[in-house]
Amino acid sequence: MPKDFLWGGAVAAHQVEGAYNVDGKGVSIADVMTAGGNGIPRQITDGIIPGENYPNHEAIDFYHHYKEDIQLFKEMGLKVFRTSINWTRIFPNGDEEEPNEAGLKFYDDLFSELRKNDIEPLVTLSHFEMPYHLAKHYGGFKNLQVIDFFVHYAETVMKRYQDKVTYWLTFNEINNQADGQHDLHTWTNSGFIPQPGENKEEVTMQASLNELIASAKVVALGHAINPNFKIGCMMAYVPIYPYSANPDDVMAASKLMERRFFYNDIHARGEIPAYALARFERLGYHLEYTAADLAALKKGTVDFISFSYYMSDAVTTLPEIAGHDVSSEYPGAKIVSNPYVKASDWGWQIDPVGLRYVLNTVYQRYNLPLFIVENGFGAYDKFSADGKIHDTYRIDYLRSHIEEMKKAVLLDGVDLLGYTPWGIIDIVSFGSGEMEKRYGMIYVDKDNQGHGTLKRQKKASFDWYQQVIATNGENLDD
Ligand code: P53
Repeated sequence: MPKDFLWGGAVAAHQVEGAYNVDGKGVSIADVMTAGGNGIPRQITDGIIPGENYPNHEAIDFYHHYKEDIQLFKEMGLKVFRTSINWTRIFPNGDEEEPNEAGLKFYDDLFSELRKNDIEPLVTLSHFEMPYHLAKHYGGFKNLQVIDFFVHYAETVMKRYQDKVTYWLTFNEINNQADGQHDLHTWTNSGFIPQPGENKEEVTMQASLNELIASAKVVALGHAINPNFKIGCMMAYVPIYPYSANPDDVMAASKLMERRFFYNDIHARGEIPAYALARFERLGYHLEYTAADLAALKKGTVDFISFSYYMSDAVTTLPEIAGHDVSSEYPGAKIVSNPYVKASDWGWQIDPVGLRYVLNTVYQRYNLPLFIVENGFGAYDKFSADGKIHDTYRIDYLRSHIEEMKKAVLLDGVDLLGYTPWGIIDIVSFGSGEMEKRYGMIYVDKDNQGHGTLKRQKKASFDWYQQVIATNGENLDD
């Protein structure tokens, strides 16, 4: 791999930090999400209700363990560590003028500790986080005022950490909300739950546009604060393949991919794409934005594109194949399982070639540097008799994806900045709220009920990844 390739690891504030009410932190939208389970949805409660299990309140208490964790990251050889700033540590309610100094100091110390250990921070401004107050009393990003609150927050932290942080991402997986499946996604992306009587797609698109405008403003502002900043967007890339060579399947896949590309098109090109304008008009959506907003989009295009990659999907129009209906995008279209790939215990379809496919497709579409900021395998881990976790399934997953990533860079000429596997240390799962859907190369002693000593322990994948980094991706054997 290229000499300066950024091998690293990734987490998000709310999934690791805990300390949810410490040092002046406000309640975040993640703090009112209960524990779900494999196939059991998490609930979003009206404020914090005593007696409920909120796994993010303590998480793995990274807030108080980060120094010891960074020593492990250093031992592993990480060159970059992706985390996020928890907005509610800086602005507890979101609409304050003055930031909370104790919250600012925490990230000052965290970023200094990373730098001291030669680890570059890669910082997401909003990873499924916003003050609960902004969701509850303003309607989240449906409300134009929230754009200004976000810009004020971003300006505060970008100024404060301008000498410590170079790589920034605006909104994590901003395109998740477009899948229309889960209220969890509009909640965590944009801070609202669609109400009966509302057109779900229309309100989601309005909130999305507001977020995209906020993101563009922050990109322009960041470049003014420090011209050396590299500011990227962050997409979830779950490619949708045509199930068959039937032309309708191919066209359906292309139309469904627009849900993913819509956000990236605006982030990278600074314009609302023609297919979206045509759809809004056809469906009679009245989306509010001004000429000044359009100018802001144009001015705030990103420096690079980051994305998560876990799995792929397939779509068909063939009546004989059962699937889940998405025909509003294309007549008769259904998302179906792909017979050519296996799935994880959570039904995520494992497809390493899909990563090369995404790298090629996205690079060709935008011609901007890319960064894989999430990739990993959520699994149940068990201790062997020797007291260690031999997570060969995780190593296999990562190895096969790194092999395809290498092909994209070395054979296909894709400009890739780095690779940060997800949940480098065990964390609270976002989708299910479980601790036991583990991604880490470092085990954390904690279970789904919240019990455990929080003790850290290396898994077999730790030693393996250490060797991968030390050989710059040359030796992938275990
Ligand atoms: P969990 C869907 C598809 C791809 C990535 O997810 C996704 C989702 C949302 O469920 O989310 C990202 O923990 C997200 C992380 C999250 C990670 O994937 O549900 O950015 O916060 O933890 C893995 O297994």
